[in-house]
Amino acid sequence: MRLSLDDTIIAPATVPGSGAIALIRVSGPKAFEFTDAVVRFRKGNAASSEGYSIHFGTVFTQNGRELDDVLVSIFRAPHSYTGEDCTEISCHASRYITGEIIRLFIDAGARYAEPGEFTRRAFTAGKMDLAQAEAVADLIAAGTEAAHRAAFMQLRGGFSSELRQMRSELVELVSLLELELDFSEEDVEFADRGRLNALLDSLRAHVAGLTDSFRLGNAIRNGVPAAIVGAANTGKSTLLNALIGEDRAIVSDIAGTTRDTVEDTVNIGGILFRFIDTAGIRDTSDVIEKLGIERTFKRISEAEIILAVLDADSDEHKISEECREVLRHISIPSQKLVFLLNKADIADKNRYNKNVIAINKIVLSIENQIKVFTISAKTGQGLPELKKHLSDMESQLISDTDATFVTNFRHYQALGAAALSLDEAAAALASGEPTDLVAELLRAALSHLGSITGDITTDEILETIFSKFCVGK
Ligand SMILES: Nc1nc2c(ncn2[C@@H]2O[C@H](COP(=O)(O)OP(=O)(O)OP(=O)(O)O)[C@@H](O)[C@H]2O)c(=O)[nH]1
Ligand SMILES: [Mg+2]
Repeated sequence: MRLSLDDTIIAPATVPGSGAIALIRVSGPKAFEFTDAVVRFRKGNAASSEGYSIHFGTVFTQNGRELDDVLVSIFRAPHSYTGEDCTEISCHASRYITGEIIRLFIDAGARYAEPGEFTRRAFTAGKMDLAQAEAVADLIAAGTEAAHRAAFMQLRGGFSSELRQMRSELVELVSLLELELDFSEEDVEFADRGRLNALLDSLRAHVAGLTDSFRLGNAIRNGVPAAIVGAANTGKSTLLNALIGEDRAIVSDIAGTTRDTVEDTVNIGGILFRFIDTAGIRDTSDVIEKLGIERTFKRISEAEIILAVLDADSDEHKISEECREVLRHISIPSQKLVFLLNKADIADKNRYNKNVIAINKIVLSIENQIKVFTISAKTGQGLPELKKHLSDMESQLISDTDATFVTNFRHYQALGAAALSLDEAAAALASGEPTDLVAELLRAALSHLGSITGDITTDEILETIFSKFCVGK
């Protein structure tokens, strides 16, 4: 779809029908003309107002009835979000009022904006690059401190400037090689191979660092995946409900209650966790439960943290076997494990003590810091300590450093493609391949990196990105 910049667009910037005030955004060459057609200013009009000024006015319906008193903010090109002439109309947040005002603008000649069209215009006007435009959506969606930090850093251009720096290093590399190409007849090597290799190596390390940060970046955005696993009836679903603070999963004293995985996110200490309740592990002939247990193992393999729930009131041999079963399915240290001795409120003291000894024996045999907590998912005992431990384990997600996290899958893919081209270029250079092949590979890397900020892009890519935005953004 071609979106003409000649159109003046309009959309609500707030959710209609909620809150006290609604904001309607107008942008384009006729923003002031249309605003004057719809709003009667107390003094003057939009066309003659200065930028960054605000005006009181009244909107009348087509048949001259007063609709609402409004405030109009004026932004003159290029000093606006979109870089165009813009007005923002604050009215009472009634669905009826906002709907009528928008209708009056459309009757005057404005067009209802497409999703993300305001931000797309900002990108087109060079107000922000593509990575920054995408950060606008992330910033609005950010529900935790960690997500906010990552989005804000990207919006401020931190990620973009890192990319720019890498691109200029790449341009330098390519131009060194191209100089050589120009004189290839004379068989001279202009570029110092040692310097070329060093530059290439530092670029590869930089790209690899960014690619690696996606694991954390993804956790920031979608929640750190923490799988709640264990034998049937140990209290996994009760724990999920306690952690997220609502009755999300069905709890019963019948073993095999949970069949499918149930998950939800919760903010603990500024970090978003995604807790996944799974089907209890046990031998069963029930076909559906079996499928559920297969799913449990899949979720264990994908999780960052595994919360292994054990029944503190059960037999020590059974507990030991359950611990070993969990350990068979995870890879330490890339995955973090926490053992939870649940049902502490009803556990027999003697049995509980034996279980603690049995678990500690297993934990001590592994060269890794595995924590053991005694909890009661039912009464909440031990849960504050568990939560503290969870947020401590992931505290690097909100560290004070200005390190860039790649949070966007599109960026991750582009970085991966760039890394591949750089690896190939390094290999080609090492094996003495022709200079033009090396230069070609470096140019490919350059264009992959350029696609992140939108220096190199297509309408199709823009369409896909901005269509995910809401109208009014
Ligand atoms: N006293 C006590 N009972 C608990 C505790 N946690 C869970 N229960 C009870 O244990 C039973 C099983 O709890 P669930 O949360 O359904 O256990 P589950 O591990 O999800 O079970 P499956 O889904 O069948 O694998 C229920 O009757 C719970 O009320 C606890 O900390 N203390
Ligand atoms: Mg359950």
